[in-house]
Amino acid sequence: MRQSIKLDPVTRVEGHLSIKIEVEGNRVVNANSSGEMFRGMEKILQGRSPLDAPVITQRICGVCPIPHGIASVKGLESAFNVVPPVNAKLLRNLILGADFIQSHILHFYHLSALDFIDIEAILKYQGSDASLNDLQSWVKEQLNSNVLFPASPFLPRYQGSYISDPETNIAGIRHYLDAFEMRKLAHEAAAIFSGKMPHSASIVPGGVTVNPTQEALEKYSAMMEKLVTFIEKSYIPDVVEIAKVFPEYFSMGSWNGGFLSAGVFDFIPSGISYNKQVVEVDENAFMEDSGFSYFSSSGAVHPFEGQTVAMPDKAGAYSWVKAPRYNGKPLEVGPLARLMVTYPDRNHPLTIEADALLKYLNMDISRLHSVFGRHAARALEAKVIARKCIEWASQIKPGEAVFAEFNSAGSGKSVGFVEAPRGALSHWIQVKDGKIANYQCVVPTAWNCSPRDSEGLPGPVEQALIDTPVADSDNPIEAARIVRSFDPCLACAVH
Ligand code: NFE
Ligand code: MG
Repeated sequence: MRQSIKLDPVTRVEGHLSIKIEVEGNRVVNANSSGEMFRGMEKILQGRSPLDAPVITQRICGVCPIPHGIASVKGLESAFNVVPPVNAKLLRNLILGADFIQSHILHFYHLSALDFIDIEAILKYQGSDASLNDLQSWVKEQLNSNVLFPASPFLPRYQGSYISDPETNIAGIRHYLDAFEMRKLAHEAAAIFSGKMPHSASIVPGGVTVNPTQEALEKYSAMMEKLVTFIEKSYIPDVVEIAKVFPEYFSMGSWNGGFLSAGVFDFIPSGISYNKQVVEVDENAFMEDSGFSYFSSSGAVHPFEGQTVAMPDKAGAYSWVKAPRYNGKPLEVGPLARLMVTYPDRNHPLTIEADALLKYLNMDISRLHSVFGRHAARALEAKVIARKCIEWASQIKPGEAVFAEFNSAGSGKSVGFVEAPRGALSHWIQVKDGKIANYQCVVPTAWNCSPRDSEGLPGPVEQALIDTPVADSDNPIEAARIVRSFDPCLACAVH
């Protein structure tokens, strides 16, 4: 008998994601991923000055505003024919790097870890850690109250197998609390050069508006050192320890498709990886398809031709997310995709980290096409980027140029590519007589959580869910773990 199960809303992800799976004989046989709201940011941009775009597009998201700002300024810089000075590129790296790190820590601890760590272990805690005792008192108080969802966001949760070792659970919960401080630290580090966080005031076409001092750079690096310590001593070991308890998640959540990286920091390359072969990215091969999305257009169109005309009653549609395709194919984006595209470079720090982990776990790279492969790629990348940020800070020359002048009049078409924490991001801009004529954002979560396209091809999350065993249809925790491993952000996806 075929049974339909809804995970709606998917909790502990950004925004409004609904997942529907059909299960037959304890296996997923069909999956639909739906973005549940329309925001219209692309409509808001039409008719405005192009210089407004980096300010407005950053408001697409509070988790990854910096990549939106950078994609936007890169698109405009290409239209205005201006190259930012080296200092400006490095300062953007410092801001974007700190944004990646806070986002990765957020995703693992605050969004995903409690799929595995048993939060109820806090009830039996008998140690003297003040924060853990505070948390215990709060949970107990909640459980004895008559509020609608006591101890939310920890409970209710799906029943299933969680970690049983008390020490692993308590260490994980302690790090869950520490992770708030670490995210704050990463935001503060970024804000030294961005003016404020989450939405930067300093990233503009032509460069940045901040003149770094030696003192500011040293302050940033000292903060980044603390983040490196947390990533090395807590984040990576926690991912590895949890993964060892659930080795089946090194097989689950895979799908048979390619990976895209748009490249970032002049450090992580762009490329498309199919079966371990990496090829160059061709911007003409990008398409967005609205066959099953609530938009008026039907087939696949290049983003320069893209329209954003809402059609909430469209027959057959089931998502407010469009379906990005590359040469007609869905691609996975994110930290695992970046690793796959980088991996042929045997001396790249990401490759070295991945090989060390694979050796320790006695595994082949193909096992990383999985739930824990995504978590591990994210954690290793956080470490590599944090270390690079310290290096980039040391290369910045206080007193040298941070901005290059340009002329913003005229007409033209251009695209800005960057990697966001969740994957490849592109902003496709058309300017006519000094005003935005069309602006299309093709975002990471649209790639990963895309609905079917006109050809009927499911998106990566949909494909990753198909064939997954679900032991208990009232508690589809396996599906939730797979979906969260992609780190969906629906605020971005529905922009
Ligand atoms: Ni709202 Fe985002 C990232 C972008 S995901 S978090 O990372 O771009 O679509
Ligand atoms: Mg778009």
